[in-house]
Amino acid sequence: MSSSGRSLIRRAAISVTAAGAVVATLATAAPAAQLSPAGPAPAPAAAAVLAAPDIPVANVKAHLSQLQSIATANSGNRAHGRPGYKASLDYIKAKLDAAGFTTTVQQFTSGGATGYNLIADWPGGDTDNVVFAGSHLDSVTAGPGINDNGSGSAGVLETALAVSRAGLKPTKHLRFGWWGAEELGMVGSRYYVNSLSTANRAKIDSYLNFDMIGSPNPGYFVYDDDTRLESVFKDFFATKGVPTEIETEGDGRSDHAPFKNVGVPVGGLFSGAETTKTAAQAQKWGGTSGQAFDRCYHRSCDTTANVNDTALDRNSDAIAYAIWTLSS
Ligand code: DTR
Ligand code: CA
Ligand code: ZN
Ligand code: ZN
Repeated sequence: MSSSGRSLIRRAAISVTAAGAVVATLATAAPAAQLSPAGPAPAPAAAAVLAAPDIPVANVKAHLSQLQSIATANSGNRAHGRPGYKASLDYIKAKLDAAGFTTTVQQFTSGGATGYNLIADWPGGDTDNVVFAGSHLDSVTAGPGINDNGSGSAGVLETALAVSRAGLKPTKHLRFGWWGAEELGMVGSRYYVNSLSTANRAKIDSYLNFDMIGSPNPGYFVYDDDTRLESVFKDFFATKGVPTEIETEGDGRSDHAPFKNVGVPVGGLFSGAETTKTAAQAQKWGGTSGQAFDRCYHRSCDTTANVNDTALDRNSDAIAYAIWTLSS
């Protein structure tokens, strides 16, 4: 990827795997369309191929278990400048490389420590129109950071792997990012945005951010920064019968901010942090009023036990829906 120029370290691409998956997907779509010859005209096979997948939450949780093990083996955290961060990045990168993504590790320094962003491009699509989903991969030093932000990192990873499994051939180009040093003030994502030329910034059609999507006492918050992107998520949750609220409390508090600041349309999801769930919110979403959305926010108890599976599942499915919808 030209945009990360000076600190590009490695690339890998396995396009044979992707091509094989496309053939398999089309082959299964055609007989399905023939099953009801007497009914209304069958939808074109392409529509079936383009339907967003149901992301298996078990797969997302398996990534969280791996991130937990990485933290446990590295002084209990995955923080910027600590060995657990690089081990987390290596885990995600290996999955993406094996799935046929072109990965780039972008290096930066902050606070005297080396930090890393991971960028993964899905080969193909119009590179003048990039649909981009990202999440920060670093934890605070106090704990393993499984909800904050193993959850977003795992949901974005599993969506990327689903793109590969489907052999998706989107009209637009797909890119995924895992940011370093968000907890130090969005350092990695800002570094990435600053490394882009004005022309390459303009090619980003949309940046979607996922920071904390499995909060144990969850809310369903949608960023309202861009109406088109907000609508995609609201449509998804409306179909599922899940009420949403606009994310207001954290404006500018995560990695979408550097993108928004240079004019990139941004969207995203958030299931709540230290703020208390109100009675009205508990009424519509369940859970416990008068308690934080995430009582373990930035604490050592942000482990695999600190995740609500339903929130993680719905939000992961919403990521896939947005990626499929926006890139088609
Ligand atoms: N930036 C997060 C926590 C956070 C708090 N409010 C929001 C709103 C939207 C996204 C994220 C957040 C952290 O990493 O601590
Ligand atoms: Ca699912
Ligand atoms: Zn945090
Ligand atoms: Zn976070």
